[in-house]
Amino acid sequence: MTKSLAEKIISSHMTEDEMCSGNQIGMSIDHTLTQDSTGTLAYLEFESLSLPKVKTKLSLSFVDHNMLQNNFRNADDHKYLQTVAANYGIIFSKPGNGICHQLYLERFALPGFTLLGSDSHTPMAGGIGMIGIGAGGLDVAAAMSGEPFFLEMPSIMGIKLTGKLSPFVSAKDVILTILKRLTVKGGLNKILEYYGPSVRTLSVPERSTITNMGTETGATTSIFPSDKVTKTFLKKQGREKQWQELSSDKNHTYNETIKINLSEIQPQIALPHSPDKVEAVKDLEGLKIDQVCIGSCTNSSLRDLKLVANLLKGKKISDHVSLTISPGSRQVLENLASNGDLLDIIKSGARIIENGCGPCIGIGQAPTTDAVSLRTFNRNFKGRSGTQSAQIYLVSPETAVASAISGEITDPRKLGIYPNIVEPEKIVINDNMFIFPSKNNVSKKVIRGPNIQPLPDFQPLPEFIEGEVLLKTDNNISTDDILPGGSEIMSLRSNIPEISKFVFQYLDSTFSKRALEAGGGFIIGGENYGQGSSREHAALAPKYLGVKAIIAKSFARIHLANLINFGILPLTFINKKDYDRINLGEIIKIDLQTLREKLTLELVDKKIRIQVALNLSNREKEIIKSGGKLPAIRAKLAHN
Ligand code: MIC
Ligand code: SF4
Repeated sequence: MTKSLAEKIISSHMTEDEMCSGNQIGMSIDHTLTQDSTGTLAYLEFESLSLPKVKTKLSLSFVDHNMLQNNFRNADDHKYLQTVAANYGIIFSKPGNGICHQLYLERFALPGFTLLGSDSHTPMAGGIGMIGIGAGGLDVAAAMSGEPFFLEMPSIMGIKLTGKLSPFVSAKDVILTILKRLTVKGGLNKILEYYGPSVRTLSVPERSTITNMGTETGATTSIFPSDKVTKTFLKKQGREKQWQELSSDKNHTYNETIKINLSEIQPQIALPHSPDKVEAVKDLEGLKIDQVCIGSCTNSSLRDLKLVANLLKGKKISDHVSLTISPGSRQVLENLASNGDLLDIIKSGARIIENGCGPCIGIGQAPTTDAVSLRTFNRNFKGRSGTQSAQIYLVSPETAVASAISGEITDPRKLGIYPNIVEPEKIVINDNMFIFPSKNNVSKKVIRGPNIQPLPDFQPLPEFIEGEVLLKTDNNISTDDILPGGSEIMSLRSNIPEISKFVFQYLDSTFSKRALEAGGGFIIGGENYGQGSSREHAALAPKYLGVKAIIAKSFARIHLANLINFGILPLTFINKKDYDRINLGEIIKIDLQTLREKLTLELVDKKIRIQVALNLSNREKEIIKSGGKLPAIRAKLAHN
């Protein structure tokens, strides 16, 4: 039987079970990646396993999300991360070096390897022909301790690329086209594997824009073959020797296939407030804009910013627009600076901000009230920018520049002749903001400021749970809705008691107080509950407030795993109409004496019984029973 590329890499890393779609599989992890806002918890969790060093081939800790250091908390987090990395054999990337996914791709990604990252855009590494998967910090901590990563074997969707992109149409327009087709849940439990004659027309950074934003379809990951284009990319990074050719078997038949003719794609734009609300840019032309932000892990490569510099050369940003540019890495910035591109950007009136996530997660550059903001980012959930009333649109760098110059949404094809972007044969490489762990096994002092609070302890699952319905939500609730970003809240990521005060802050500011007063309770969710980020705080903080179960129509993959990891029962409606029968404030009771696939939920006052499903593997049931994954791993390590 022939294999897809994803299946080849997964089968060479399998630790348990068979690689049949739908099976729970265990996969060994070569590399791990964390960033500051999920990393502090991941390392607290890792430390609690009492191991002397990480057991992976390579583990990396990046500081890229919250770098404002506007109070001691944020700075303390960075110090903790740096000292913990030195102690456990982890490479540390200093604040200002760049965004984890861009840096990883440039300096560490290896075709054929596996990467687990505590960030949902870890699939960006798939642009180089590897399996990169986003997960909660606890799963990454487990991988650092040598544990396999367990997941439901995804089915593989082949995406066949034919044709050639037209001038002013780029990789972002490709993934927006795919998002329109698949929607924010169409990729659930799937791997999107790209193949076909036109793969070779896309550079590694372009492929990585596509694999990065594949996350927004809910896919487990996305992958491109490793070919001569990959070799050229690695050669420029001084890593040619690490290249190997990889692709699916000849004439492989995928479980499911979609075809994308690159020649037919036009500039695309995602409308507020969802990455799948995609239209053609030409249909929105003329809408006045206030802000343009270029950057984020999706579109901040040297290719993207050289193009931006070229398009901005000799032009001026519209008077009523603020244009910000955040390069993806110091390497990108150094290369722009070394050949005059940076000057073209500066002269146009653009504001250069630090190499990092910045405005993508509401760390600065919050738009004005009711503003229209165009961003080259990957998410436009309501409020994520820091301004609840702002209207965020997602576009390519080409559309961003054309619109920043004219002051209104503009089809970039109006800019004239498309510049031919030639990356230099040799690029500037400078690794001096990485701190590599010393080879000798000297243990160093881990520095913990007062903001680094110990992890809360959780009790094993009781035999009955009872409580009130604390919240009833719509479809597609994102983790940004559950626990918002922004520098204030994100500086509390290592302090669960404090951050839990912000759970559902903008949906219902009374939630955390009510939950504590009621002694916890239940949340009723719609479809795709928990889409978006990997932040395990969106499970851990509700758990701290006493949330016992979420009963939803369906769950997003990473959030589902996080709920299990922290002992919150993820229950799904068997009959989706039952969602309408449950109201806010009602008392629910569930008997958990035996964790069967079907459980009975009792609406105590109405005396109604509803059947809900508990779709868990035996391993996951054990985790839930012991009150979460940490106690389960500790028990396993003690046993070995
Ligand atoms: C995001 O893009 O939402 C984040 C911020 O990068 C998150 C991680 C986090 O919440 O810290 C993600 O994508 O996983
Ligand atoms: Fe950072 Fe935004 Fe990428 Fe998340 S999506 S890693 S916040 S740049």
